[in-house]
Amino acid sequence: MSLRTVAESRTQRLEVLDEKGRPDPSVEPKLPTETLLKMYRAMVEIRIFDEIAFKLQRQGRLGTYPQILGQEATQIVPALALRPKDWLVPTYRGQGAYYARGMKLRYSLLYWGGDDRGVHFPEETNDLIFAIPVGSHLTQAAGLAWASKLKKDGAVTLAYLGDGTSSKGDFHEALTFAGSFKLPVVYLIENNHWAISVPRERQAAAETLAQKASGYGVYGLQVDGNDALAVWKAVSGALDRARSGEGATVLECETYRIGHHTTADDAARYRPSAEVEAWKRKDPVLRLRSYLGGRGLWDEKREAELQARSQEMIAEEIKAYESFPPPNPLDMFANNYARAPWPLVEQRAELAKILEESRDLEEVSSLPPPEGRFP
Ligand SMILES: Cc1ncc(C[n+]2csc(CCOP(=O)(O)OP(=O)(O)O)c2C)c(N)n1
Ligand SMILES: [Mg+2]
Repeated sequence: MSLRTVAESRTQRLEVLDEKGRPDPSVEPKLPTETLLKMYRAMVEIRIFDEIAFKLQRQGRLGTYPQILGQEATQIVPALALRPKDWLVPTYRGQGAYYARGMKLRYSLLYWGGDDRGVHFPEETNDLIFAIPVGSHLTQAAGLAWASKLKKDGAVTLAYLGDGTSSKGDFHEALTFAGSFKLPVVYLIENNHWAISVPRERQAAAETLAQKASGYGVYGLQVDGNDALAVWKAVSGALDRARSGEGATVLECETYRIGHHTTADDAARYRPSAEVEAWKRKDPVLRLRSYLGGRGLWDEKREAELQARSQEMIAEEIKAYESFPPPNPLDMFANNYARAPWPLVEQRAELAKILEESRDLEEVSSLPPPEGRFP
């Protein structure tokens, strides 16, 4: 009889910038100036958009909206590190990642306005739709990565999930598969410390979420998710590992949800404001701005120009969103099935009858014909 160690694992954490945006030269990635500025601009643009979208919802001009305030680095930076043919698999909190991939903001507004024409991604990129059910996209991401491996097309799949979602069975299933098949996939946990009103401490007794990876034979790393440079370095490293056949990675990017869960939530009812204030001091946008300023790449004049240009661009996007003609309600049944199941056939027929009977009403008579595929 003996008791000996048969497996050991350790989990590391990557930080490049301190809270004042000063880099640690031993781990600082050497990025082209153009990439750094692109990253920063997109982070500022999406922050301004996020604040405006929240207000639009409060004014009744948007159905609901999940803010990404405070999570700009984990949203923008990983998506910028991808190649167009890599697969982006976001959650519902994904408008930053989509924006970094080139999707116009008018489509995010349409989507959160309750219009499925908002599911409109650039032709040249491989992006999956917002995943509203938590976790269901994780096994799909493993499937995409398996297909890439079989086809040898060189694409990597990057799937996002939240800290809360890391407690779900889907995560376990996806990692089991990704580990044993050595898939080219990166699971990026945006640990924003809350799953609606449930704190991170309640999700798992493990000290970190990154260490869960080792149980599946997958590499796991914790990253300061409010540090754009650390996120870049960690994601690029994970993409390189995937492309060179070393398999899957779990990145736990530690960040914070500064806003409410969505516009339907009031976080003040369950969360101390001191916690929020403490996290505001680690702001990812301000830290990157200080870093760029320290390298002589940014100043107040450039900042003022960027702010003004962003406001104009977003105003244009809102105008475009609000000028879309109303959709034909019959299209809510379309584009989901190769062959529609009978309950949908019946429901669609019922709605068609109601519309037919109401055709004298002005808002019905002016509707465009249905466009979607409904076989
Ligand atoms: C299958 C499923 N169960 C429950 C919900 C309701 N729900 C929406 S978001 C959420 C919490 C998710 O928290 P987390 O994974 O930390 O992501 P975050 O919202 O913080 O980005 C829950 C339980 C859902 N959308 N889907
Ligand atoms: Mg969360």
